[in-house]
Amino acid sequence: MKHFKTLLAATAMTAVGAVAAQAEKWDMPMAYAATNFHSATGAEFAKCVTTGTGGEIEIVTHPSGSLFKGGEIKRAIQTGQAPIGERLLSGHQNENALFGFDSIPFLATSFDDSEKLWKAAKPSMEKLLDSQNLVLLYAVPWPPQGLYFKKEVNSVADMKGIKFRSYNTATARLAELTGMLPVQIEAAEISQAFATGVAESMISSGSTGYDRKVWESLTHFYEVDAWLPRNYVMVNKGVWEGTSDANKNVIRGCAELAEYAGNWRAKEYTGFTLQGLRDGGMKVGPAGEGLVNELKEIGKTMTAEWLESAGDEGKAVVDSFRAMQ
Ligand code: PCA
Repeated sequence: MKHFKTLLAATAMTAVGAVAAQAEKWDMPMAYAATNFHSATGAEFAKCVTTGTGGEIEIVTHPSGSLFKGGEIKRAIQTGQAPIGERLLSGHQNENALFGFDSIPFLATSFDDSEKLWKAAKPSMEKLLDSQNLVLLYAVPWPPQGLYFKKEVNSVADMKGIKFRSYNTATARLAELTGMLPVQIEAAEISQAFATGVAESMISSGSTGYDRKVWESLTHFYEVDAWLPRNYVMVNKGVWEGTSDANKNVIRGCAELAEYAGNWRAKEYTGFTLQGLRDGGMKVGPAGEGLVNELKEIGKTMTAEWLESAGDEGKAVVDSFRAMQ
């Protein structure tokens, strides 16, 4: 059937010189390591679309920031340089505070709560992305965020002056409030940053520490479960509007499956990667009570700041999440 269609299309082209509906290739830039569960989920999503559309749309993933670096992916899709891609949602918090709904310390600290928070925030995110020429397809959380250091840390005072790798506005603010020195670095570049001493600490999941083999430079991972930020997959709006209804349905179906499967992969990767950090020689365990209490105070400040900057819509997201508790 596929060959028959291709043949027909080719015949039409040679016969009348018209532009026939041909198989399209969609390059999909992604920011994180090929072995990471987000990238694995994206690769399965790509296969699903390619198979489901009978090859009419072939999605080709490019992990590790190989096609566009993490910080460039959204713009590339907005401007049509790439039709589809994946990025950390809270990476856009500097454009609009609303994007940072999932990086509010201690608001949603488990996979279950992260799911509820996403339900509360999704309509706002769809609207915001739509206003930026983007269509939201699916979103998958990272495992809970904890603190990495190259020494034992028992209090905020122990963090003073440490060079801290940040990945969004919230993480940079956390550094400021704990007396650390933030420097924004993409996950793809952190092994280098830690090896050369540009950074000596970060907040992230066990997953990113494992992917980047941070035990080569760092020694401690404190489970804090501060929040679970999300990656999301977006399509250029013009490309989406130019896609047939049948193919849109296939893509929506594959996206739903990817979100479901990605959630399970995230949960499974959590324990696996924490063990990986231990096997690499790191000390992994919960942060001490004193440190947690101090971080919770900082969390209160950051929550108030976020609510202030995200306005009524931000407050509505948090209220609707809290109503689900
Ligand atoms: N990994 C990504 C974002 C959150 C996470 O767990 C990173 O560190 O860049």
